[in-house]
Amino acid sequence: MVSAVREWGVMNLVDDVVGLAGPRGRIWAVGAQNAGKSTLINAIGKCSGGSVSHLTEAPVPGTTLGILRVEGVLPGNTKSFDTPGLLHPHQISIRLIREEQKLVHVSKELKPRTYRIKVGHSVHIGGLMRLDVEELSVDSVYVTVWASPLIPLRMGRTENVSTMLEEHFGRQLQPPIGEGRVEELGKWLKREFHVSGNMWDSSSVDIAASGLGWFSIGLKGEAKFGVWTYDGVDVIVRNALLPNRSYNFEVAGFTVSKIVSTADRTSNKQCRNEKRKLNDSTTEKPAEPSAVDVASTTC
Ligand SMILES: Nc1nc2c(ncn2[C@@H]2O[C@H](COP(=O)(O)OP(=O)(O)OP(=O)(O)O)[C@@H](O)[C@H]2O)c(=O)[nH]1
Ligand SMILES: [Mg+2]
Repeated sequence: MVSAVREWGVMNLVDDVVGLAGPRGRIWAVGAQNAGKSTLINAIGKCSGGSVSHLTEAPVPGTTLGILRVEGVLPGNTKSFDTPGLLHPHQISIRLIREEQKLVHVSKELKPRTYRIKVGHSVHIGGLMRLDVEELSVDSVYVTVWASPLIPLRMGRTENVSTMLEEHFGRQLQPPIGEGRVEELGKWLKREFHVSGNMWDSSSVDIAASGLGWFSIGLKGEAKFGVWTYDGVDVIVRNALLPNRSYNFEVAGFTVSKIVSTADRTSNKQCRNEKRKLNDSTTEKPAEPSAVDVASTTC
């Protein structure tokens, strides 16, 4: 695993690529839209000591529009090519509108959000994916969500989820943004997964939805999960990519996304400042109400 942004592991990748390509090879960056191909070529240029490329990187899909030959990124006569991203219909991200993609796109370091839950409980990742714990050979399981912190989560009893789709998708559970978008994303379907793990202190298995993120599962035993997302979105099981989990557990109910809590904090701060200004002005001269008074009453 590498981070092209932080340049973690890029030197090792350069060594492998140079070894495989030989002095006259051709390197092609090929992959899904927005996967980070251009950023990776730029990082390889920086780390290999070759010439630094300035390919356009952007958090929107479809940035690279044609095949670009990039000179001198790798030593010798190795040639590098950047390519436009491939459109995968099984990725949830390509069904999203721009405002929804902004919530799903991971722009900061990912942080684990972990629940310790028992059979009969469900975790939602916005209105895009849900995991139901249907059977467990042990008392509880650790479920860690790896997805953009801008997406709100919800954990609660599975028996109460039937109203989520109608009442909360598009609102507390975003994306999709707005109820009208829920239907546009497709049919909400369940798939079943049987997984097993052999340790408590780290996750063993990931259940991942293409273009969104994944649930990491930590347990010592067997489990059966129902996993819900929209028809046609790829859901796979793999060995845990990041075995660590958070030691501060999330609590039941809706977890406000960072975007909402930051907005709340900002508006509370404004409110406090306005109240303070109002108090100051009333102690100085208790005169008629001003524009500030009027504004502060709305906080
Ligand atoms: N955190 C993190 N972000 C990355 C990494 N690589 C790319 N990104 C971000 O992902 C977004 C897309 O990167 P690009 O390099 O433009 O992706 P691309 O595959 O060339 O995209 P297209 O040309 O549209 O197919 C940018 O906002 C990058 O900053 C990475 O290793 N870590
Ligand atoms: Mg690109």
